[in-house]
Amino acid sequence: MPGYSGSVQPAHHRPRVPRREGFFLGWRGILSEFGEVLPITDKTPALTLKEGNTPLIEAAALSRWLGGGVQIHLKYEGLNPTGSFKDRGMVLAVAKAKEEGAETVICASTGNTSASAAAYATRAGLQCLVLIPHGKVALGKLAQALVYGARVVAVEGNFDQALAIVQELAEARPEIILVNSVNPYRLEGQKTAAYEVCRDLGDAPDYLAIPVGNAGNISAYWKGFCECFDQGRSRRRPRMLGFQAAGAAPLVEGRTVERPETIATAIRIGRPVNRERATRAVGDSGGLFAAVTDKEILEAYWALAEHEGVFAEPASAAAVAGVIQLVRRGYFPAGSRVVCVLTGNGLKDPDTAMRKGAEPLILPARLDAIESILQREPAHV
Ligand code: AN7
Repeated sequence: MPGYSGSVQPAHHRPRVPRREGFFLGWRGILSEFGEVLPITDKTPALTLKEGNTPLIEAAALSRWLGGGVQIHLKYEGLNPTGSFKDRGMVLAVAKAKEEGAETVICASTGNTSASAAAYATRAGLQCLVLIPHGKVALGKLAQALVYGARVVAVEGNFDQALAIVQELAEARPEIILVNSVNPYRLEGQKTAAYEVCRDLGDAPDYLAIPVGNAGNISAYWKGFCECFDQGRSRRRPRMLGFQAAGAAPLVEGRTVERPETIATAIRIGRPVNRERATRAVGDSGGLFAAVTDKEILEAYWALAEHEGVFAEPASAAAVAGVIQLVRRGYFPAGSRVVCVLTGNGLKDPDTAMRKGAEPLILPARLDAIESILQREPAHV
């Protein structure tokens, strides 16, 4: 029988894999690959789920569909180990918590932070407690936090209220480390995405479009781009374009939003803790904050999937919605290179995906039944 082990030849009989420089070196994760630019020491545990090194995907069809001469690239952060950009910063925040002798990490979350914290805490042998807004977290994210073994508490309130509670808790108890983006290690880890963008484009883009919730990621990217520029890894720094959902747009409106609402639950945040840093990033880079409606978010969500074969969660689609809006307003000079950060995977939120009402055809398991649809509906094949 050609069983699996039987088909493997002894090593000396196997043909040699052609060697090229680095051929056998896989990606080692954020702490190893970016050690030089991160605050790690000999005592920092080598924690990793091989996060980072996500693809930068050229969006030629989307760019053509939009017109206006922009060249869009997608930084597909949904391909991180827990399906969002949070892994880049969480790996460092949890490793440092472990290094400092903590027993527990804690966070408030609209979903992705809790999934990432739960995974890395488990891996580091720490307890994890997460507070999420009851009924307002996408199903996949909730499933993740539970499966990775965190203690999950759904509070009868919104994210901002949950964050205030965990901040107070962590201040009173030194054995508990807060891993929300007020933790500076989170932003340090997340800045590595900007290094990857510069590596893959050969320079920084003209514009960086990104969804904004608690405003940590936009601040982290800006730090990363400034460092790349200072280190000679890029010849320019991008203008930072931060997009918020219209019902949760404190940075656009310049005021706290007490009752934030949007279909993009990841960015349903009314009191962003990194408000000042993000405002400086946008100001210093010559960028802007703008709001996109839920309708615009959903249009971008479908356009991404249908034109590019890329599935991102609604909050991520907000960055694309923002670019669409600005193209229609004639904002970009022709030839501009725009990178959209797709912060989370579309699989996180199956409910939004199914809301449009698309359903599979149900047919008997017979060849003639399948052939009949090829004849009847050629346009759909
Ligand atoms: C997919 O998980 O705040 O502006 O608690 O999950 O750095 O907050 C998530 C935020 C964008 C906004 N896209 O980033 C949380 C949380 C996705 C997100 C954001 C989030 P920040």
